[in-house]
Amino acid sequence: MKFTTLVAKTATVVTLSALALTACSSGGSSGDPGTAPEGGKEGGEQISVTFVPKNLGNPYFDTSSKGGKAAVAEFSGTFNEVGPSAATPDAQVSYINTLTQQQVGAIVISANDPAAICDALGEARQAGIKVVTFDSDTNPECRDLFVNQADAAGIAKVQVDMIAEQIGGSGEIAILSASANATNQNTWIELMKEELAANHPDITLVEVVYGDDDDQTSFDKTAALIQTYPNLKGIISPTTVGIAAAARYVSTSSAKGKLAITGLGTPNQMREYVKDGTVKEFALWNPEDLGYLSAYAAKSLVDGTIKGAEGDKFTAGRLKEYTVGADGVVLLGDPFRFNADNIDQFDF
Ligand code: RAM
Repeated sequence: MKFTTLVAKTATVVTLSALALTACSSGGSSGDPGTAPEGGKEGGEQISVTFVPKNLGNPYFDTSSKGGKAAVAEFSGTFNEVGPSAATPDAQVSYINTLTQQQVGAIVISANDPAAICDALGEARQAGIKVVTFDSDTNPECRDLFVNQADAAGIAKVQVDMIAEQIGGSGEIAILSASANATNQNTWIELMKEELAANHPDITLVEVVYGDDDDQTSFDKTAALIQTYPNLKGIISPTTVGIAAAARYVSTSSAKGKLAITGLGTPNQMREYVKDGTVKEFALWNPEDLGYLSAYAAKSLVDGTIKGAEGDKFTAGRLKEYTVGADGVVLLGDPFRFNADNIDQFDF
């Protein structure tokens, strides 16, 4: 499969070895907006970088923060992670405000909404703080850089290709997404609709439902979809929380083996459902590398190596050199498919 790239990247192809990671635990995590460190200014002082995920307790963000923490340790900065427990549109605002008061060097954030956190990020930037979005962007004018995990069209296409292969190219499918305002999921869903319309006329998308990146809500929405659409042949869940909850529901239901579940998941959360035959194949990029690259992007902004303009180049440790593309986007790499043949090679 060929993916269009947004920027020229001179190194780092996503390979099996680059994706094979050790199990993670998130260090420095806290749900308390008041726990971020002081300091982190340019000019030889320690650079302080705070990661703000969509929500805490999501293994995907534990892994991206693990990568961020490793990068910050490499450049002898200060790493911290703060964030809300629920992935709601403005839940991150109070955390951003606290970080602004504390004058951190950079905020690295995955947005639950493209606009709801913009005022708070604007105040942070006015106070001299660099803002990097990663995973899920804000509107481009609200941040300095967006570190994109993979080309959005490629992420949409891999999920449509997988469901088409798994259901034999025809029938009813549904999408179980994260929160209704999530920038990344909404972009991918629009592109999945286009891909379905263009290349899969016999597949019908019956409904898009939202599990809010909450395990129980996603589980319940899966049950409701199966009840509402007795002819449903597959569910695409473009969220690691949703696909794991959907697979768990289906694994003990009579739909197991008849209803395809695919989308974006982490190997550690999906392993048992691949092994028990509930799930054939799903995809993802490397969240640890995503966090690692985002931290280096933040450092390069804080120390003045880059301004965030198209064509700016910076070095991201072991991932080597990256170039900023149009609209301040830095692209990590391509999504990767996981299945029974390769899942045991991964630990994240
Ligand atoms: C969840 C989050 C995240 C998304 C992944 C695929 O963990 O919604 O934003 O990128 O899934």
